[in-house]
Formats: sequence, C-alpha cells, structure tokens
Amino acid sequence: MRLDEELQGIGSVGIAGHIRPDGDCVGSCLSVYNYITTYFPQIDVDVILEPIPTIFHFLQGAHEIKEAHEVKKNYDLFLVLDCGDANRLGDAVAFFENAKRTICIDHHVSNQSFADKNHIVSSASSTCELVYGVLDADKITKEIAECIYTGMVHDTGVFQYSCTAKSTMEIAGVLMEKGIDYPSIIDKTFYEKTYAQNRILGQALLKSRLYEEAKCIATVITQEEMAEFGVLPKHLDGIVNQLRVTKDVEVAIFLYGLEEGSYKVSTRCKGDVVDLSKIAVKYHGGGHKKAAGFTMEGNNPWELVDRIVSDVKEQL
Ligand SMILES: [Mn+2]
Repeated sequence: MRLDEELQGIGSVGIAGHIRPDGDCVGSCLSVYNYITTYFPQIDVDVILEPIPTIFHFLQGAHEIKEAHEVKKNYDLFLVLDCGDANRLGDAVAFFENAKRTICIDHHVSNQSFADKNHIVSSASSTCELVYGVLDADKITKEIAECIYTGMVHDTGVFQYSCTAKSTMEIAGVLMEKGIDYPSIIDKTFYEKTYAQNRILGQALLKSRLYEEAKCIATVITQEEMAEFGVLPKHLDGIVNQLRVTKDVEVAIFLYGLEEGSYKVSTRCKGDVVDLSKIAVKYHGGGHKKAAGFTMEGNNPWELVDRIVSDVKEQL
C-alpha cells in the first residue's frame, strides 16, 4: 500500500486510533496527519482521538486533535490506525461507518480486517513501523519522524521487546538521521514518571501476589487508591511492565478499577508458552501474544485475578 496513491482524488480524510490512545496510536495518527497537511494541503484532514497523554503534546499536530463530539462530517476516506476492531474506535466509530471508503493499518493479531482495505501485519513492531512503509520515505520531515519514532519506542519498550526486528532498527536509524532528539523522546515520553506515578507503582508492587509456583504475578489498584495517590488510569502505564520483569515470572496481570464493579486488565508475558491474545479475545478484548488487554465485571478484583490465572494455567 502507498498512501500517496490512496489519497488521489480524495477531498477529506478522517484519522482515528483506539480508545485510551497510547504512543503508537498517537504517533501513527499524527505522522499520517502531518504527512497529509504537508504534502496534500488541498485535503481537509482531521485526527479524532480521546484526549491524549500530555507527554505526547510536543508532537506536531497534537493540539489540533479533535474529540468525536466536536466533529460533524462524513469523510471521503477514513483511516483507522493501531486499532484491532471497530468498537475500539470509541465514539469515532460513527465516522468509520459513514465514510465513503475505509482503510485500516494495524499490527494487532486479533484484527479481523474490518475495513474496506486492510494492511495488517501482526508481526510488525508497531503501527508506526507499518505507517513508515506506506509513506514516501524521502518526504518524511523531522516532525513526521518524531511521531513515528515515538510510536516505535513505546510499542517496543525502547527497542527491547521481541517484536523489535532488524527492520525496526533500520527504520529507527533512518528517523534518527532526520535530526530528531531521540534521547529526549525516550526519556520524556517513556521513562520519566511523576512522583505520584512512582508512589502508585510502589503500592502496586507491594500488593502483588504470586501464582502457579511464581510463574504468574498479579496486582490490583482500586479506584479508591487512585484517588488517595492522586492519579488517573492514564498514569498507570508501566506498572504491568515492572511486574513482567520479575525474575522467573512468565505472565504479569494488572487490574485497575474503572467505574463501579468493572476492571481494566492488562497482561504481559515473556516467552512463547502463553498466547495472551487468546485470553483477551475470550473477554472481548484484544492485543498481541505477549501484550493484551480487556475489561472484566466483578466486585472482587482478586476473584477476577483467579479467573485469569486459571486461563493462563490452561496454556502453561
Ligand atoms: Mn500498537
């Protein structure tokens, strides 16, 4: 797929990614947005996402992102990036349904190719890596490079997870030559945490429990704890990864309270023994073999943990 070709004769483009946008979602949406505004100024283009984490506000176009309720339009072309199914678009799903034509670019293994045209590569490190492949490399500006690089950094855990391929490093190398401040992007968007975030991480680790002869680790953060520590759900990124690096642990499970009686579950694993995307699909979520998420209903989060652990046990 070449984006330049897909844009021929198109008057308006909407771009959206998944709810609770992460680095790859924001990076892929904004890289395409900046590419279109730079090289196709005649096209009317919008990015529609839920509010993005402030760490990504430095990216070009971040302040032009719209929320679904602000937009009343039908697009000629609607681009769905880093989103495994239409429901994960949240309120932006209406634009997807009303668009004349839709394209999905994604790397979620659970993606069922739900758009008119689909470019799905589940082995790709990130949607940003796939976006790089559909753009004209010579036209990637420093600002576009920052968006793509940020997404790659976040979905690879700074080029560490096994999804990181030779191509990932080669593309990152090309992006570095565009003059981006890569040490700062990594530090400011990936590693830097607020004092409150470090404290809630400490709380999560203190409460963690081991299961299945210490092959599984799980922890829970309730809504009450989030209020007590002064954090929001978006500040809990990184907790499940810290659980994952526990010595000898295969699977890490992290739950946090959403509204009453509902919990968001994030899971991570190390080896090839467990396929977490299968467990996520069972609970109507999605993701990858080694990183997946879903929502569960229940009043006792530790009982929910028991259910997930028994799902893991079936695969161990
Ligand atoms: Mn992604």
